[in-house]
Amino acid sequence: MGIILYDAVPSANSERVRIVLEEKHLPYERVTLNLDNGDHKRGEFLKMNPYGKVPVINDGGKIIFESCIINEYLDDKYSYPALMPRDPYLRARGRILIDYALIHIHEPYWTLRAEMRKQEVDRDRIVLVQGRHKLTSLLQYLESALEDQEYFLGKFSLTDIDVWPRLSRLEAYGALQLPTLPRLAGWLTRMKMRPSVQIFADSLRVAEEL
Ligand SMILES: N[C@@H](CCC(=O)N[C@@H](CS)C(=O)NCC(=O)O)C(=O)O
Repeated sequence: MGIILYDAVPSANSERVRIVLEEKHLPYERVTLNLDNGDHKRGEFLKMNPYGKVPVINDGGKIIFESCIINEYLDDKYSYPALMPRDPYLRARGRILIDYALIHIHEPYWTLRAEMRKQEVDRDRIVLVQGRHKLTSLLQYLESALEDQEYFLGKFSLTDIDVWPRLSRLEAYGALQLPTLPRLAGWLTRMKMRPSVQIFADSLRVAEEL
């Protein structure tokens, strides 16, 4: 039995896992849930993930949830191509950057996202301007972390994959602007060239983002 991915469209957290599956050329079957219908809050799904959230994978009967943990599992189990360096410091550093992008900037990200999900006429200009300004400033940490490297840990890794769904949305929300974030802009361009990321080229419909 191959890997089954339970996902939704659009779903930033599910994208993260699909990119790893694609990068590793792993065959997988998708079961796409309809979150509007509450598919993810019903018995069978809750037995797999008590949080009632996608993504979840079933790998030969082994159930795993939480996208970044799924990705670590996939990298541990299917080691080619390796998506994390062996060096303990770099591994820790990669996790810090993921934590920063997903947890540390979560609140302002969520505020801006909520505004962007409204019809354009209903968006509050002040919330948009302040939110973008705050996030652009918080993103300076990731800008510095890139140094002069192509990817966050030098070589392409889970860190790039795990932060991608959020940073690509921040770009779509107007919070990732030149000239203050030129390294991140270059990184986004490189990420968009990867075939594993191109499968989402048409999924950045901002108003529908989850
Ligand atoms: N920390 C979780 C977050 C999962 C999550 O929030 N998934 C969203 C879709 S992107 C979801 O299922 N939302 C439905 C809900 O929370 O009811 C992960 O990384 O997998």
